[in-house]
Amino acid sequence: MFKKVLIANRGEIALRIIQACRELDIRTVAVHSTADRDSLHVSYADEGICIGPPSSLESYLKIGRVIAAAEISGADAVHPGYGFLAENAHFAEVLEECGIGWIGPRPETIRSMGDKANARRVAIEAGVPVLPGSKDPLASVHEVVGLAAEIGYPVILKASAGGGGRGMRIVENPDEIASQFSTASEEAERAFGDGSMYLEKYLRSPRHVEFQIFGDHHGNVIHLGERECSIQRRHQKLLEESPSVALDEELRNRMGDAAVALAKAVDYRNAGTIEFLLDDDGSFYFMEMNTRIQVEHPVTEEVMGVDLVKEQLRVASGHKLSFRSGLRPRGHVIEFRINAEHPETFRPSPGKMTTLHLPGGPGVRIDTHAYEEYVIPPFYDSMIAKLIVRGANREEAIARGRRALDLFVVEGIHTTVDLHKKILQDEPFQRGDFSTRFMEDFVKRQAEANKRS
Ligand code: MV4
Repeated sequence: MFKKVLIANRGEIALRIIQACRELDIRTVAVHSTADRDSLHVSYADEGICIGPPSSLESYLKIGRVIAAAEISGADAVHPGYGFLAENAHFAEVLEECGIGWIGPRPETIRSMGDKANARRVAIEAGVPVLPGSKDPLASVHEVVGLAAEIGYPVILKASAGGGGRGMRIVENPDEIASQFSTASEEAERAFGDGSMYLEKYLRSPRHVEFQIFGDHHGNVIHLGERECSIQRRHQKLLEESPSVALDEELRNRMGDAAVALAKAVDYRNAGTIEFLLDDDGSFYFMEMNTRIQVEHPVTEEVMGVDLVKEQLRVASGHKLSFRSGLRPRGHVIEFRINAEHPETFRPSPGKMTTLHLPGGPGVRIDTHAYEEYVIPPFYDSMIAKLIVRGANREEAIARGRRALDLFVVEGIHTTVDLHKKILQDEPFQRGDFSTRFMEDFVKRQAEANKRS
């Protein structure tokens, strides 16, 4: 097992990783920007090293500085968390060259799945269903027009280097396809330095259901069930739950088998996620693979009774997977992302939390780096806490969520606490009757309700 791990991240995930290291008797090194000097991840870790000014580009994203910190501290491995350098294949390669361990999949895997058009090809080769679309990068406007006509409208153009909703264009009719392709490709070239695009049939109101998978260095790959992630705003998830009300055991097995087949096809070694779109007729289609631990990993931890971060540390140091395959969800879990943002504009709301009271009691978990008097810096993402509730069934999880949100008191900044309370009151949500369009529909229902009252 590793003796000392450097955490190349900040916020709640840095704390989460330090806690896992503590339980495994691994020493920890925190890196931080000057804006994060007073952050909990720095005081929790055994050592702290300042790696630059507030801007992520000059600190958490500076490969040279993170590696220097690992060398100076004598860390034998780096855990990247999510975001920042977590899916940077070059970073993983440089660490390898320096003889420092990497708590993540092989660099080739990161690169291969980071190219979303290539990931689609790998899925096809592995026999995993994908939506009708292009197999090779789109070469010419002429080709795009022809292929879209074959597939039928609406279609969606996606940047190979994009992902997570970046660089996408929905095209409704043939009049728009040529110009949309050109502008989308130019935008992708500017944003990612890679203008290559692919095309898919567009589903108007699917569910976003993702599978947690895990692979070790001995050829074992398993899945740990799904997370229902349809409730998002501008491609930012707001609330995740497991199990999905849309899956029965038979569909869970088929989707899980597909996820494992894809992970095996790339000899996957680490925690990972296979994202699917699920249509209302029960058809599912591979969308993207995420080669990292995700924000919403606690949903799986709580519903399956496992510790995914400790497993990442064990597996990266060469141990065999300790999970058995065929784990089944126990009860129901919902995660609420508490963001520091304005309820109407959804703009970030940084500043000092003058009051913070956190709920507890049965079935409640909170992952946060926040504390009373903490000043949320304006430089990073706005998530300040995750509230995870568990119940014997979905009704009990919803009731616990409502009770815990009522006792989640934040003053000094705006948060998403009240938005979550309203979502829990929403009838379609309570019925489990929703798709990726949920938030648009919900906002309309709320506006109607406000007009009437
Ligand atoms: C799609 C889709 C429908 N059809 N692709 C969004 C994030 C990225 N992973 C891909 N995404 C989608 N791809 C096809 N062929 C629907 C989504 C999607 C979505 C789209 C618009 C608004 C919100 C969304 C939420 C989840 C998924």
